[in-house]
Amino acid sequence: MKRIVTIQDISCIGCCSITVALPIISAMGSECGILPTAVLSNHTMFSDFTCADLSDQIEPISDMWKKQGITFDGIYTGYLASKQQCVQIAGFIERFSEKDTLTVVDPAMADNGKLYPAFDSDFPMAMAEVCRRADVILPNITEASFLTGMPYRTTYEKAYIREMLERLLELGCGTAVLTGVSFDPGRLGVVYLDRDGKEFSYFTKHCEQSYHGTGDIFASTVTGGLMRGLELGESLALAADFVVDCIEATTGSGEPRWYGAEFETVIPKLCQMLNDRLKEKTVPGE
Ligand code: PXL
Repeated sequence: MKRIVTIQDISCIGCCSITVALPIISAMGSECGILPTAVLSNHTMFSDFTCADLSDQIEPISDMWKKQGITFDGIYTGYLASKQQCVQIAGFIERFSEKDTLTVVDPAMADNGKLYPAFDSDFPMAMAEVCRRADVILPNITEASFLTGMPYRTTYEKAYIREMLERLLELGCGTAVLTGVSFDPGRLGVVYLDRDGKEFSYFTKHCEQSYHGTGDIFASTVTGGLMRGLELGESLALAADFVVDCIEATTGSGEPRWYGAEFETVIPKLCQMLNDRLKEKTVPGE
């Protein structure tokens, strides 16, 4: 079984970051270690929150893992609590990356044209240093505009997305994925560009409702799929389909869970979809 470590906060309530990554990656069949960056009472889109920064634990935990000979097939980072922590995590990636370690960075720091409340305007530059060390980065258009300095737009042509992807690759990552891209009303999806010039896109239904934490559900599913041997395009498509199912489950539940999407009841379907896709990849007779 593959082992990954996910590096992000524990938001005790809010259905995001580690409370989403752990169940999804485990259900998809990989061991999920955690390196918590902070403990928050709830995520920062609530009207108020407590936050205990765990930066001082990163060094001793990493040293202990080195001492015990722990290695990772994947490193997946999400919400980081401070600029200083971005520097620490960039160092962690360098220290724990081996030849075949896959590093996925979700620069979770902004949405809808704005940085999250805990960050100031020079945070994206620190996050860019984490992106530089990634095989795959998964920004939304807001995050990508902060990372590249390009203006944030809600309506755009294909050329805007292509330029954004090219500028993201200039950060140094292997493949730049843009999430939340829409060229047609009613369709929403992802587009990627890799260093060989390969472009890929996948679109699905644009749900009217949106929920916090769907980016974390998406990134966790992408990582879980990659760890099981799906191609990047297959993992992105699986993750996009799963997020739509989670949003529909949340909207359909009639419960006031505004702060996060209901992924729990959809996990059995995710496992089914993953197994179907893995089976399709197995050549009969092999
Ligand atoms: O889902 C992203 C996220 C993760 N962690 C914390 C957040 C957010 C988004 O607001 O506040 C603490």
